[in-house]
Amino acid sequence: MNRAFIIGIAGQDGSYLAESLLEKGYEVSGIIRRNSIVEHQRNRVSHLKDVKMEYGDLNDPSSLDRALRLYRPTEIYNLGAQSHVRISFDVPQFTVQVNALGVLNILEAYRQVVPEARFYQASSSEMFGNSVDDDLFQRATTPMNPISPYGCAKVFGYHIVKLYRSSYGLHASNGILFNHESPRRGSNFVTNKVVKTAVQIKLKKTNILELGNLDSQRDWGHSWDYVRAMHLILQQEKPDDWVVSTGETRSVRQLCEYVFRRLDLNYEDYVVQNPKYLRPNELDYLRGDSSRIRKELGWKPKYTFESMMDEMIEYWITYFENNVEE
Ligand code: F7E
Repeated sequence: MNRAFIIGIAGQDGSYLAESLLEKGYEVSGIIRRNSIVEHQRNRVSHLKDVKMEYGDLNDPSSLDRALRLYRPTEIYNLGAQSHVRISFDVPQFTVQVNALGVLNILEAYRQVVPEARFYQASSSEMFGNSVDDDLFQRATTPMNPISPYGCAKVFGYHIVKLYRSSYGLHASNGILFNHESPRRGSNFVTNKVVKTAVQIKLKKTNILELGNLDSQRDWGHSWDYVRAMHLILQQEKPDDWVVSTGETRSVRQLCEYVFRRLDLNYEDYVVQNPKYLRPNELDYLRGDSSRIRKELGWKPKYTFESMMDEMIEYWITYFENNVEE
């Protein structure tokens, strides 16, 4: 019996991964963090009745140890993080505790309790900072020069996973994932913020969208496609590090153009810049070379940028038809 244990199961990726593993016949368990609003803890996973969840935290090693002893997983997915890059400048110590030391905590628990299991670490394109190869792509060999507390912590996580792999012979792999979105994305990330507010503008609930830097470029894929890559990575005989991306890049401005146009609006009439959303240091450009995972593991995204954004637009239209939000 395959047993998956997901840290961050209540997040965007964790919820899609749990769904897809249940479909494959896995037993799925995970930990969630305590939140004062109980509905917020489980709203992405409340429809998954077969998932077993315990309270736990990457910063509480005893909770990790206890959960691994209870569920004895064959696959561990570490998707837990303080995942917002700008907020990592506001809470740098917390971000490093969770995103760096938290990885060490789960690796230690894994090594002690279920060393025969396979381990996936959610590494990030934010680790590259502003490094880019001459052909304008980032890949696993591109130098890592992170420019946010989030990126610095993720570099530690990436290297400690490689170190535990080589030192202890563990089946531990990194997926270096570029931005990935969906209707389940938090609405303080730029894609869902733009879509949600544009739909509100269309419905005359507001008339302004305040953003930070419109010129930064991102390689945006769909979370549902990317969780399939995570699973594939753990099915390989040998652990390794893989880049997962679409290979396309667009600016925040192009994102706004597309979403507003789909709603028959002109983004220039509504979008204003608010310095509050600028970062002390900005990563300007991301475009990932995922040719290796495509060639060697046969992974390929099913969503296009357009079909993903259309799904998100549809989600928010339906949401506002069914909910009154003041
Ligand atoms: O920003 C710009 C912002 O917050 C994207 C996380 O999943 O991907 C994500 O990190 C871009 C940036 O994602 C606003 O400056 C403009 O250039 O959606 P985001 P991110 O920072 O790229 C990586 C791969 C991860 O690993 C992270 O966990 O959009 N931008 N105006 C804005 N961004 C936000 N959030 N809000 C704005 O108002």
